[in-house]
Amino acid sequence: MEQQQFKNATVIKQTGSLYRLTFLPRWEPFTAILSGRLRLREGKLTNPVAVGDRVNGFWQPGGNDQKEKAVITEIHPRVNYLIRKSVNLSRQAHIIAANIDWACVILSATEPKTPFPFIDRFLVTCQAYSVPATIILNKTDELERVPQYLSQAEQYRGVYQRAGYTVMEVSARTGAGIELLAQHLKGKISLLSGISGVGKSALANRLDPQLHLKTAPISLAHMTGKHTTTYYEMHPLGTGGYIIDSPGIKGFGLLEMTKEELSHYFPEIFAASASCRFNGCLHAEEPGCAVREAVEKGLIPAERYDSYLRLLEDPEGGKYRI
Ligand SMILES: Nc1nc2c(ncn2[C@@H]2O[C@H](COP(=O)(O)OP(=O)(O)O)[C@@H](O)[C@H]2O)c(=O)[nH]1
Ligand SMILES: [Mg+2]
Ligand SMILES: [Zn+2]
Repeated sequence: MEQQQFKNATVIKQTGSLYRLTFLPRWEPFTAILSGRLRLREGKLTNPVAVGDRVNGFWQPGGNDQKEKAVITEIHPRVNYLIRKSVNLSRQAHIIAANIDWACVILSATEPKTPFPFIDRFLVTCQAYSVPATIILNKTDELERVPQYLSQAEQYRGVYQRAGYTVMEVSARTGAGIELLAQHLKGKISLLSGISGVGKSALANRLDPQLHLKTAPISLAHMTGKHTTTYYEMHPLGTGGYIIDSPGIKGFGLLEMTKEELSHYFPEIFAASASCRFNGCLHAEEPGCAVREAVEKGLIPAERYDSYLRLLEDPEGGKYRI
């Protein structure tokens, strides 16, 4: 019997061995499994197919339940992807998402706080894998209430604007800044990333109230979020575009990056490094280092330089547990 082929479906969700696909821009999700050949490819990857992947396959005639099954046989070459080291120590890598137009790093102006090295680890990975990134500062409705929140927001804003990133300020609670954000998301596939509790799901719901994603109050004891979102999943926005909501990332390891390469992924450090006295300057202890000079003059934020040094000492990175 001839098999009916399908082409260019987009993966919108993975749960265990089951995948949900749709033919964008249509939103009519169906379930698929991987062909045996693709499953064998796993090796260094915990997941050979990730959310955002474009795939081909065929329809398999139904079994007992008479339902046709879709089988994924091919993955289109990826425009880009984001990857992290697996949480176990197997040295395996996990693809977070593929073919992303835009990664939004969500920070909370209040609680929970995201440590700078964690943000920078993520931004470096975005730079290294050609994913444009923007900082979204959420919960701005609380800024007036607590002076400490205001200064924290100013610090985030100052550091990342000076590093050359766009910083957008929003409130999922009041809707402030949401229209502008929606305009930026239009026509794109965007990843909403950030630690648990910063309001990724709340933002998604504010962008499209039909989504009804689960949100959870942060724990008052630890000021951390709870892991309510357990899978990466793509959702369509009524205002146009697609977002990928993600579970709170706990650890974010970098992969296969040399010490020399690291500074290339800090745009402001890389720009300053052109004036270092030595070629191959790692901007640590070397004399005549233009990067250190720029930090001393306050031209490069100390927080960023500190993140850089930490990653330099430990390029593969430990885990930052939040
Ligand atoms: N005050 C305030 N709280 C917010 C805002 N956005 C989210 N929250 C709260 O933060 C907590 C965590 O939100 P959630 O969307 O589950 O975070 P996620 O883990 O990043 O998906 C919930 O209690 C939300 O109500 C905001 O803009 N302002
Ligand atoms: Mg969530
Ligand atoms: Zn230098």
